[in-house]
Amino acid sequence: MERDTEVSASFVVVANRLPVDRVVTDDGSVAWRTSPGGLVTALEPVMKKNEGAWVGWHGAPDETLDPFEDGGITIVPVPLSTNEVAEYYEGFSNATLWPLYHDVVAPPAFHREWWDAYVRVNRRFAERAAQVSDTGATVWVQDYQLQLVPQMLRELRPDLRIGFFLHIPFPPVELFQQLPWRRQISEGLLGADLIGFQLPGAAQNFLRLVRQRLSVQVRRDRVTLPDGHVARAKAYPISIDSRGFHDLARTPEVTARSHEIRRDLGSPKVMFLGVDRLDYTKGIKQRLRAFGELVAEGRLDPDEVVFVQVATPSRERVEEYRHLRDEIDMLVGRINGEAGRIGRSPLVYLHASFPREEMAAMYSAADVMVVTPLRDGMNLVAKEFVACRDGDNGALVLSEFAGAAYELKQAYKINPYDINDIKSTLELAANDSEANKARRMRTLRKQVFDNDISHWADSFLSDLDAEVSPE
Ligand code: ADQ
Repeated sequence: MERDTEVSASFVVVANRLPVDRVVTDDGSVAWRTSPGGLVTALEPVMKKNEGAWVGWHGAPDETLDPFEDGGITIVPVPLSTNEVAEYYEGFSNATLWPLYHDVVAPPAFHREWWDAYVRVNRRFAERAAQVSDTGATVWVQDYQLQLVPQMLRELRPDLRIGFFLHIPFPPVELFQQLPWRRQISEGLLGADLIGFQLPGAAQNFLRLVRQRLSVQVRRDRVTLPDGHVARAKAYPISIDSRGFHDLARTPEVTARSHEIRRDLGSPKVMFLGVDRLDYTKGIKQRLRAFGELVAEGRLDPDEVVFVQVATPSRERVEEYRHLRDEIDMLVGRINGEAGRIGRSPLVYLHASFPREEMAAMYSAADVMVVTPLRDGMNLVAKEFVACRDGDNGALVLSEFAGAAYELKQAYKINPYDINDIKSTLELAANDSEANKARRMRTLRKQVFDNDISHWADSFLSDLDAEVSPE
């Protein structure tokens, strides 16, 4: 493998997207702005200490860019053609793997051309990572778009230490085996030295799969391949920059904005809040339907309560997502229409993306955060809400099917498939005594502050770094 003569990093992150967005400044010139995601925040210190590089797509098709420096990190853009965006990203990643890994809540589409594009793009990412990695470097591959990269990279560069983290659930064998390319994906992942999952259950699903379907030896969390390579599979529940969110929510500007939001909503007694990417896995329809019924039945008084649902536009070129958007538009119209009154509507729906400050203001303003996914790897929104609380107030309603439910045991849990359960839990969370809410919130806050994103990155990287002891 020909090494890059310009870039040689000892810590390399490989992800579908780069941590920077292109912006056009006031004078018309083009600049890059670091996107404020948790992963970047968590990895920044490691990146800076280790001459880190980040390999990923920059977001615009049919464009090849040279590597560049941004805030102490070497950015290595990987090009994608328009056709590859359609087949590798929107197709195989988001219309095959995404629904398959989320309990098949929408039917996955299997197309051989999409798979071919997935293999081609994964190889490109692996080759680029191999070119920019120093001898013995640590490479951390992220997420379902790049599951073949670990094996491809190990073949190119056996000297590297390779980690992989899956941000979404890993399905039970019974579902995974629908995938025509199940063997290639499992072998792709096993190229890593350490495969991280959000939950122990996901790691167990993966271990059970490889034990049943591949000729490998599995003992506890270790998989030994015929060539002697050992891959470990373990859970590392991801988190957020808890302190960063907390401090942001306490700034005078955000506090003032949070009060303003409540005033603009007509100073309701109870403000419910939902915040999601507009995705069919998030259970948005289920929660709105539950709220609508509570209002229609007079169990919640629209003079006293308001539900703010924020939905970030997402994957709008994938059919399933366009369809969902129409359905939600209709549902919102119906619920507000049925409330049939002049003045404030019970449901406020915002189809937009907001800066972190505005998100923190909304989390602070809300009384009841409603998180109801049908299946979710973790769900950072639940943790962000908890981190933004000013003391032990507020209530978190949380689906049992979100990874976050594994740690946030004191939330008001619901089964998102059971509308009556959502209804009675929304009522309870809105009307429960302050003492009960405080007791729950105290435990939740401790959990979120003790286990932040640095804790997540440090535990994964120190396990990856540790020598595998012989059995
Ligand atoms: P997502 O499916 O995107 O992530 P989530 O974990 O909730 O889900 O993260 C969403 C992020 O987007 C949050 O940080 C939130 O603040 C932000 N966001 C949502 N709506 C927004 C809006 N309108 N404006 C601005 N920001 C908004 C995937 C997996 C999850 C897993 C994460 C991390 O599906 O299960 O928790 O990766 O591993």
